[in-house]
Amino acid sequence: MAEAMAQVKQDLGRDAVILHTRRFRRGGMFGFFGKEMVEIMAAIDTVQAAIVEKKQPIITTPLVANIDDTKITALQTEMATMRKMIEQMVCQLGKNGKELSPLMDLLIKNDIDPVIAANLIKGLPDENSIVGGDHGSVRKLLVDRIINYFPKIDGINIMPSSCKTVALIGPTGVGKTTTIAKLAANFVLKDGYKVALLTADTYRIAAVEQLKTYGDIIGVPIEIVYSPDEFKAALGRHKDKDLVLVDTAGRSPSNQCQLAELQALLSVDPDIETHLVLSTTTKYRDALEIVNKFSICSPQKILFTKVDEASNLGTILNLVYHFPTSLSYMTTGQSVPDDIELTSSTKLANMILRE
Ligand SMILES: Nc1nc2c(ncn2[C@@H]2O[C@H](COP(=O)(O)OP(=O)(O)O)[C@@H](O)[C@H]2O)c(=O)[nH]1
Ligand SMILES: [Mg+2]
Repeated sequence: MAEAMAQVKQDLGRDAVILHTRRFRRGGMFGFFGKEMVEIMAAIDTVQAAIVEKKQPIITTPLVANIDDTKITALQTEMATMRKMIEQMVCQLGKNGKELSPLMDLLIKNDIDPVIAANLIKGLPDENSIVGGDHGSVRKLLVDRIINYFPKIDGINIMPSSCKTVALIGPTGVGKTTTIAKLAANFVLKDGYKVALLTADTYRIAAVEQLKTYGDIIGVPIEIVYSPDEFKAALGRHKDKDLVLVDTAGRSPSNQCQLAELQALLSVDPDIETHLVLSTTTKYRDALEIVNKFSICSPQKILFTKVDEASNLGTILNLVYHFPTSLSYMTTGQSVPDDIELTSSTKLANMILRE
């Protein structure tokens, strides 16, 4: 397979798209004793590149299609109550000729949903009314309230004498492969665990090579899996490891077919722990759609990347407010293995209130 992939790369370049792979035997009798052959059908994605260059119309899809009705009704009621409250507040502010409260202003500037912002500052002393008072303590109260909204923080917990399998899923380019490399390096080099890498991202040759390079540097075995059956077999071969990290191909939240394929892959073993990888640079509405659409793969945890790149962290708070899913790690740069840490709600809450 590696030889055939190299040939594809030579003929079509690193951006070739693998359309189909097949193993079969040639020669021999009744399919036995023959030489194993590998067939790869690949193409260069020039049409895709042309489409991307053209401006795409904005497609509006319902954001909450997969969420159950009771949750939608509860959210709608809550939103309606909060909206009424905000309208009253704004109306009151207009009457008094006052500016928006500095804290409300700060939250809105950090892209916190106005409804959530209003809820957060409800009942806090108005900073405008504190004459020579302690503004820092009001801010501290707000930080504590934000921290309270954060759900459970839970990284990868390795179990003694059993093999833990963790898969990272998410859209393309959010940092799944880089994060796998960071996790692998830390678990191997700092903690001395036995780790293996599996990649199901066989869509682009460059993606396989990227993980292979990391695997070679860290000194851990890496296997490429092309189907759910191969994935299951590979998991079986690595039962002696403490941790098996699984990289997957980036999936578009609007492509149901790709998502179903991913779901089928992950369902080969119910013990696989799945982390949904989201970039903090993603807009809140887009992040909502990603969480909603990837919910068919039942991720147990969310892992936020690119905390260093986001101009604000409103998306994180807006999301965890509505979806209190456990948070695992956060990544803070491109450097492998350093730029990763267990999510810290205190750190994030303070960053959310950046001036
Ligand atoms: N600034 C920044 N860049 C990151 C971070 N994590 C990954 N990247 C970069 O994002 C790009 C895409 O990463 P990759 O791991 O290939 O994404 P994947 O498609 O989800 O596997 C690469 O250039 C990475 O170096 C991060 O925490 N901060
Ligand atoms: Mg990748």
